[in-house]
Amino acid sequence: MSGAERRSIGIGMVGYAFMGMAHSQGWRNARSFFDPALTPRLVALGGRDRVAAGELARRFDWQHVETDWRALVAREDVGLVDICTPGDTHAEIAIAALEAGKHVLCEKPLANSVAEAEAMAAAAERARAAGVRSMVGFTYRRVPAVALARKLVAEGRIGEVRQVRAEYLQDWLSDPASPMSWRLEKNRAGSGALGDIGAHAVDLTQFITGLPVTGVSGLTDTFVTERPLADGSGTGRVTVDDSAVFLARLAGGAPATFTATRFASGRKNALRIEISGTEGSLAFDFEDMNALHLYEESTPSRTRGFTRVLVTEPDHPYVSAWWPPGHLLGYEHGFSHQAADLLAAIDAGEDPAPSFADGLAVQRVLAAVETSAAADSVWTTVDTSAPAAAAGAEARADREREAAR
Ligand code: SOE
Repeated sequence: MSGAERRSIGIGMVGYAFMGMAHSQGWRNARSFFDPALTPRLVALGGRDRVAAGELARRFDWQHVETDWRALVAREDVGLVDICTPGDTHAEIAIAALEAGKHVLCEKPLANSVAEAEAMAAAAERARAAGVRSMVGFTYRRVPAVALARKLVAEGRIGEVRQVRAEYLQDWLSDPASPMSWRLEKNRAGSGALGDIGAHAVDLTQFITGLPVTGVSGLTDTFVTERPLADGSGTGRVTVDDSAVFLARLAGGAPATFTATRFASGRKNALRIEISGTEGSLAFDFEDMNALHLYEESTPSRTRGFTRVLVTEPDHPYVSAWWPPGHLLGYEHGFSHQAADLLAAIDAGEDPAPSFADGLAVQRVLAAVETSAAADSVWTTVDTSAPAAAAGAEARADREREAAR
């Protein structure tokens, strides 16, 4: 397709910190490397602090800065709203944007509570009827090795899933002198390690295996309850968990164990998952993100063992858009893949994944872990039913199919 035939869509992004920067490069590199039929234009960057937002806008070539997210959503030249703010603002911005007919990309976890996530999933379902798309940013799904793992499980290469061990280990809070941040306040972040990083481990498990978590027994802990305020004016109270450990059951019966902690000294961003099946196993660690470890029972015993697959071949997911084999990818590439996939889905009139319903499914697991942890780790069932609006849409579709017969 020549440049002249391409359509374009204006992006309005709310938030300019770590995720704002990650998403900014994602939109830019998706455009350059994936050459999408629907081209993103970096129209407006939203942030209450005009100077700080303006600085990121300058560096990443955003055309305008808006200090009120409502003005950003209302702009006629914005067709997609990208939400990179703390969790307490996700529901309000996302629902307003969907109701204004704007496609939405929302950072994870989808919301701070199940009730908010349900409202967002319902709004997404209503907007979907008008061709408006929504996606939640579980970016690690788009690491090539993770996408390959899902394909291998779906192809039956490791047989039936027997057990999953998933953990997300960071250590940035192990120093008690590390300052307070919004991530440590329940009313802003919803939960601590559980929602911030445990949410990724839950989503990856459900994504790679295709099996929802149906029940949990959890332990949450807060080791440091007061931390210095960043401006030196005193201390603030930590109101979220520093660590969450839980046992889970997956649909079909396989057990799974999860650990999410910011106190794993020496582990910086170790999102790890190992899946054992009847015919083999798969293992992934984000600190070695270009590799997937595969063990297959069918290999002759003389040479059988875990094989380290370097996931940089052109026939591996996403890789052909980048460099020759062995020229490794990094953290930022997932955000470009996310942007490229969302643009392709909008252009094709298809629903992107993970949907807000997928985000709600993760939120329900997080809530069940908190309920369990508050009640001496009592076994807690996770609601795996379709979101109310989705169930309504399914019933409508059934009626339409019936009527068409
Ligand atoms: C902070 O712990 C954080 O930035 C998470 O919020 C991200 O989702 C994760 O990718 C890296 O760690």
